[in-house]
Amino acid sequence: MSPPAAAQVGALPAVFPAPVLLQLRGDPIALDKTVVLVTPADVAPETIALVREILTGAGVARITRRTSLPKRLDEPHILLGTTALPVVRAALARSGTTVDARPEGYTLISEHLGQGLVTLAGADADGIYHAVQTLRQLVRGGSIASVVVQDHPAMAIRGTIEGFYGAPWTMTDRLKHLDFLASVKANTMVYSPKDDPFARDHWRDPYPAARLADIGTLATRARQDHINFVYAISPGPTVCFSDPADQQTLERKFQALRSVGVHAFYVAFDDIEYKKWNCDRDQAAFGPSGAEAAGTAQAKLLNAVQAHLRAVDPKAPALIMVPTEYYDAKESPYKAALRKYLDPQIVVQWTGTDVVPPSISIGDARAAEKAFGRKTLLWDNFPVNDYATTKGRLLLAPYVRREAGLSGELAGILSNPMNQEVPSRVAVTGVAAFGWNDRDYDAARTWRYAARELAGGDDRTTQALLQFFDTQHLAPTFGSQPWQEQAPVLKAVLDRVRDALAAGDAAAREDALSALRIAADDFARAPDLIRAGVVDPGFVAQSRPWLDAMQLWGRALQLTAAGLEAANRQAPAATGDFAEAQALAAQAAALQTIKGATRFDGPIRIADGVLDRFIADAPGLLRTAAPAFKSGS
Ligand code: LTM
Repeated sequence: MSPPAAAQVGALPAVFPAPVLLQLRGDPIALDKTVVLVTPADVAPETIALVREILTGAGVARITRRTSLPKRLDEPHILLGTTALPVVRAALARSGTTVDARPEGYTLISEHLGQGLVTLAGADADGIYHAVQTLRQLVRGGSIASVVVQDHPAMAIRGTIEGFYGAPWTMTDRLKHLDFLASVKANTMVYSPKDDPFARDHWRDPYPAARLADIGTLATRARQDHINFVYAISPGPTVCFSDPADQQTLERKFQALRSVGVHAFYVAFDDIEYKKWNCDRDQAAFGPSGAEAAGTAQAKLLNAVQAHLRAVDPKAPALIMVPTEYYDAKESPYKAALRKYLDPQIVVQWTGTDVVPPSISIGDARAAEKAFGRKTLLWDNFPVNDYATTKGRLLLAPYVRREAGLSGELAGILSNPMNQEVPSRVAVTGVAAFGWNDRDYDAARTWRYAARELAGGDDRTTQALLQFFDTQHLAPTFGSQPWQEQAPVLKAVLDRVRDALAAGDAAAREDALSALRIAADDFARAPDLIRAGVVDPGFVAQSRPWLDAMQLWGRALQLTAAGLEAANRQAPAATGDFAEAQALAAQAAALQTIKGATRFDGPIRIADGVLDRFIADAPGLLRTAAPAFKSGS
């Protein structure tokens, strides 16, 4: 088979998350009008459906099915199966690849045999599905890159926990999020919105039938997406630990969820008053209230729940819990009690060295393992935006400052996302990629990939999105010091202008001002490009006030650039330009978040501390270089 004319020989395809091994084998393999799918054993229907969707999108008109591989491959063939199948093992042996038997692992080989053979060999059904997600990225312009990919996840649990305060995600958000998680090879989504009354404040009440059915719909989609859907309940505010009736209520609640297809469960004890009992009975059962007694009581209840789960559903994944002291790894009486009494099979979450830690190191994870008596599952409070210092912000910076090698110390990572589902994908793509392969994780590349996915592969939209992300780069902590700085790219551009105007000669000033004009035009154009080019309309809807504000700030920056150019020429127009810019900046700064969309409403922030300062300072920036111009004259 000859390579297509436009074949990019020698270009290694971009695959995210980064595979453990990716080798180019030759020219791309052209897809004919007909492709044959070979499935010697059962393959999940959703996996087949995804392959069909990929092939149809690549222009394949006819897809036929067979159960064995023919001797001659007159058409391109795609073989799917587990590594247990002899025909799959033969393909691996032919390409000199060893079988990767790790859970969720897969090998993908696309070779020039006859008209082309692509083998998707999974260690299990999840592995085959992940292989298909990789195939999606290898198919470009009617051909498949000829490669060998050998891959498996570094962390066993990867995904998100809808664990924030404020408006919960809609059902549509959740369904789309499940599909998105599958596309980045994540495997877990925990349902734990703080504002679902049936999961927290009124946890004893059964779900109304329609709401239960909705959760069932999520569980079904999750299964199709090879995602473990976990239902979390938060009985902490009112539970009586020693009351068998409360334990039975929990079991009944889980049974109702099991009836609609949920098989994984979680009990949350975060953000509760744990040093006081909710009932006198607990005083009699566990002694005086306090942190240590709370640890003992929580452990006993959870052990009973876990034992019941295993009894009714032996294949159920282990129960997950988040403790009340989740925000550090310091030794304490509460943690000692949990460590002593909690069933070692129960998975414990932990948020790092703080609720929103500036970084997470291998040492931190080891300390947590020691404190909780097991490898912890990181609850990463990024990009969640439900706390006071996030007011007016989307958190769109890349996922950084998590140490490579954490996979050796953690059970996994779940990101707590924003109330805005689609914008959350920017950071969550990084979390999933880090969880899959932390040692080869490239934060900046993954960030650009997330933008490109939202842009449907379009270059200009990708660039516009990256500019927008830069205006939402600041990642706050609970204190006053953010852990990611605001607008680093824009700041570098504006700092160069400041320096050239302060100390440059005439040529340097002109260069800097023309660069500023171009940057301001790009910035002002970005919101329209995003509105027109982003493929998921949810992104534009959920980012609406930020895009509106960016547009106003962009016009203000354009006028500032015009004002500086006029000032540099000592032209009187400068004064009017600066005044108009500042009026627009004031208008932009007054725009508010969508009421009720996030926990704290407030003014929209765009590159705050960078852009507003530059616009405010602009009239004074040329004073030393061009003494004839006076601001306000
Ligand atoms: O972090 C945990 C375990 N619990 C809560 C979350 O529900 C909340 O979203 C984050 C961020 O505000 N902080 C918490 O304490």
